[in-house]
Amino acid sequence: MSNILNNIRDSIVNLDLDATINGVKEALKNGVDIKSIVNALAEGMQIIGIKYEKGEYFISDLIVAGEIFKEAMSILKPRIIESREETKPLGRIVIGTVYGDIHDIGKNLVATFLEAAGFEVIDLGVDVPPEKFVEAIKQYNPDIVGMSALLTSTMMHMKNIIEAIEREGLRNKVKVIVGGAPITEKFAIEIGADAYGENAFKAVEICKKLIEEKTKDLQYH
Ligand code: B1M
Repeated sequence: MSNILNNIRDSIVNLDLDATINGVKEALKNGVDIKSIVNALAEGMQIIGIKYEKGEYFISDLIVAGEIFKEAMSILKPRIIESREETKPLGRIVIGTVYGDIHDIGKNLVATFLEAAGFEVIDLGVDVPPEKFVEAIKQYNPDIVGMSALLTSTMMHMKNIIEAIEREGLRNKVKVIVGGAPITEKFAIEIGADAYGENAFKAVEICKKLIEEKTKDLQYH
């Protein structure tokens, strides 16, 4: 089992599309759980990031790795959605990668697993400015707003977006969850978010808790 997963991780690190796809298909055929496959792919992406930092890989390699990850997810996504736990929506979430940032693989993973768990997800895409989050809250009336950032230079934009939501008097209407490689629990608290999601699986658990909290908030107000 772990050999199959190691192969998937190594294939994406080697930027080998065919080997990655074959590895994912083999894993599925052997009954490996989707969470482990996703973790193997994500682990590969982390190694690619380290290689980029060391100057062994270039930006073009990051682009290729991103495309391979997306191809692999196109095989996994239908299965993830098929395994949907709930039939009635658990809640509605508006999600996006903050402005200045075009990394969307992590955000897409979070969106996919939230959908699979029964959430209605409105994905605003990447490079999303504060006004677009504000408009989306007014238009869709979500329970939760989710923000993703992968760059240390864009993570502070999360604070600006929360402030914009506050200025419009909408902060009490939504719970805010933030995540992404440079984000920490401490940072989430500092910028006034309600929660931090370490990975896509934790993000789903936390969003379920946020919905419970929101229901309680409504009972007391
Ligand atoms: Co970029 N990049 N990149 N990159 N890239 C990083 C982030 C970097 C750490 C690489 C490195 O140097 N080691 C580095 C940032 C350094 C820093 O800020 N300190 C970096 C850099 C520098 C850059 C550029 C500036 C490079 C350049 O142009 N010179 C540039 C910036 C572009 C921009 O955004 N303005 C850039 C560009 C790119 C590509 C476009 C080529 C490509 C992205 C393709 C795409 O997303 N479609 C890319 C990639 C692939 C990476 C790495 C290698 C991999 C990111 C990834 O997809 N990981 C990355 C290295 C790394 O992260 N260690 C790197 C896999 C993914 C599953 O994990 O996104 O962390 P992640 O998501 C996780 C959790 O973080 C969490 O759950 C996910 C799943 O478990 N999570 C949430 C994420 N969002 C969440 C939201 C939540 C909850 C949890 O709630 C709402």
